[in-house]
Amino acid sequence: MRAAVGIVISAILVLTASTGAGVASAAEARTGSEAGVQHYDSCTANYFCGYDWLTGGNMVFQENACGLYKLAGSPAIDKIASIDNKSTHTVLLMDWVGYWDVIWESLPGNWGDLPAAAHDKADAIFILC
Ligand SMILES: [Ca+2]
Repeated sequence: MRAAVGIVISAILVLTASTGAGVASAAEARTGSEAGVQHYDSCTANYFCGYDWLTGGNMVFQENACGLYKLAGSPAIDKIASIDNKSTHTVLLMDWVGYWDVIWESLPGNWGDLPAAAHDKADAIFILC
């Protein structure tokens, strides 16, 4: 079973190489002024955070442990619109389309709104270690 998982991970990494490492739009301020809306600063140091609003509003995912997090049954599924990667790990956002399609590769320190191709689509988050 472990070998099969390793093969899947290798396939994902190959796919990822062609998508390139992007940086989400980084021109936004980390702190906003709208009452009741979290803006990036809500993400704990060394964690990867996902938000269902743009500009880091309304956190729906926060983890720092390595592994694959399937979002089925979570409020985060098909809702992640912006991210903040304060972890020391590369994090993949993946959309299930009959296979795991890597829609965003987030390097440590990457944060901001996701591009349209990755907006509101992630069904799983894979924290690589
Ligand atoms: Ca999806």
